[in-house]
Amino acid sequence: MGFKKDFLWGGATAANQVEGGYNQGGKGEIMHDYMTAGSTKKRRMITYINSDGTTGEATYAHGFEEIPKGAKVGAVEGYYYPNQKGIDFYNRYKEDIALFAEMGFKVFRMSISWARIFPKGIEEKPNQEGVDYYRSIFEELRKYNIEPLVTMHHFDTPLYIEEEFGGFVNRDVIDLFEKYGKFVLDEYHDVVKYWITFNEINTAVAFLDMFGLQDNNEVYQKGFQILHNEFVASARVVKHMHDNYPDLKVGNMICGLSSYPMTTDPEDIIANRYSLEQGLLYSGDVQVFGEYPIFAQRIWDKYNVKLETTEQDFIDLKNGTVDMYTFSYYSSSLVTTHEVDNLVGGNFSMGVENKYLKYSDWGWAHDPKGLRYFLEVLYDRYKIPLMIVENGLGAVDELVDGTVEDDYRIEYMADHIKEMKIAVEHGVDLIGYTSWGCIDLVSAGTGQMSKRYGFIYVDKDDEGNGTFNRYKKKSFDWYKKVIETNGEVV
Ligand code: BGP
Repeated sequence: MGFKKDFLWGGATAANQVEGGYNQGGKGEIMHDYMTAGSTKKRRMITYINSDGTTGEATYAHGFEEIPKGAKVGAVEGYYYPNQKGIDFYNRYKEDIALFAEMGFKVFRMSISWARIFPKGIEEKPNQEGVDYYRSIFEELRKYNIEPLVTMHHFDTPLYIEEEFGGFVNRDVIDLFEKYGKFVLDEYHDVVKYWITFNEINTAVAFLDMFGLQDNNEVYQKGFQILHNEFVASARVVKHMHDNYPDLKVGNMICGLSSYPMTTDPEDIIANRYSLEQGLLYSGDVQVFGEYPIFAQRIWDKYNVKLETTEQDFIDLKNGTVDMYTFSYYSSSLVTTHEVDNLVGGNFSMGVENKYLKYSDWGWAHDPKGLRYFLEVLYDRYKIPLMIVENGLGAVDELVDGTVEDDYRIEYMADHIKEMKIAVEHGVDLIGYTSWGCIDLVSAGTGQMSKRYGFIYVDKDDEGNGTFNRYKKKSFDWYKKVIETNGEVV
């Protein structure tokens, strides 16, 4: 007993973090074009220009609330914007795909940038250059028998929609996304079999307390409305897929926030349960079961949330349930109601340090057993195929003699793959694994290049200097072996 014969091994990326080419090929602007670089200590900011020419910078939680009226998001002199060039995947995708093929990838997760297809998001006709660009990537992948797994929305709404419509909190954006989603399905259904609608949809509400917003009902009102609108937008596109292309498969995508109670105090047990319901199960339940869970009302009451909905929304949700549950998993955290002073960083969440685990340079816990636990809990609840579409270790790498001895990364991934195998042996229907940032890319959280996840090193630093040349790390050959042996040798 081990992984299925046709298990989908591969790697994952997102358009805004790899492509670059922000002003190439007729692409429209996205917020990330004007997002500064940060670090664990400094949040990423968005720069803007006021109508009188003065400039400023603002934080982003899920909207442009901090940006003054009349100001436009844009480049300001003296700032560096790491996503504008990404790792230049836009121009180098053939070289990169050849390297993925050399590792034996069966699947490659990537995203389509909405703004490359509809630059402002509102156009009647798509940008043909963008449409052709993605087709050529899919064909390149097919050449090597690599299945594309395509995310339609990986954090990058066209800037025009953010500025003029206020983003997904506005119901009109449901229709705009529906149009875009249906278009890419109609266009690429012959070359792309596996799809994801929204990346880490639950982060609209799951990471707010990290920014100290836990007592801000207004922010939660907005977060839950955004989520609702995204659920409906996703469901309508899923229905279109099922009606027209029954062979295709679509997943939701949930940020795998796994947590444990810190103590045996029943208050902690309940707090952890409620935190999982709000941050994790709320979103998964709607997308898998097609309706809001019973506990949703308790959560809405807590923040005094009044959702704007229509009767049709609930029909749409019911008709647009996903075929597979896909998620990211990096680490776990602890939840407590007690006073603590040992907080650590996490994937969009601050948690309390777990003394049984070790932590990465960015404060993320190394918890492979947590992945097994998570897989088993999820499968028990949802009973549909699961796919891990992000997992990996962000670490500082040193390039010496054209390679990186990244034993720490091999150890991290080997530990996680071993636990996946146990979960499979316990009956979990796990169908694939795409490690995050299979090639080094710009960190979403911090904008750093120095937080590297890849099997392939990219010569670019935190200020944007470098040749952008690619180098194989030690983990490159290791992962090749993992795939060759279908996860038997790790
Ligand atoms: C997830 C995102 C990715 C990715 C990853 C790692 O939340 O879906 O886009 O970047 O986390 O996070 P980071 O880049 O902050 O290390």
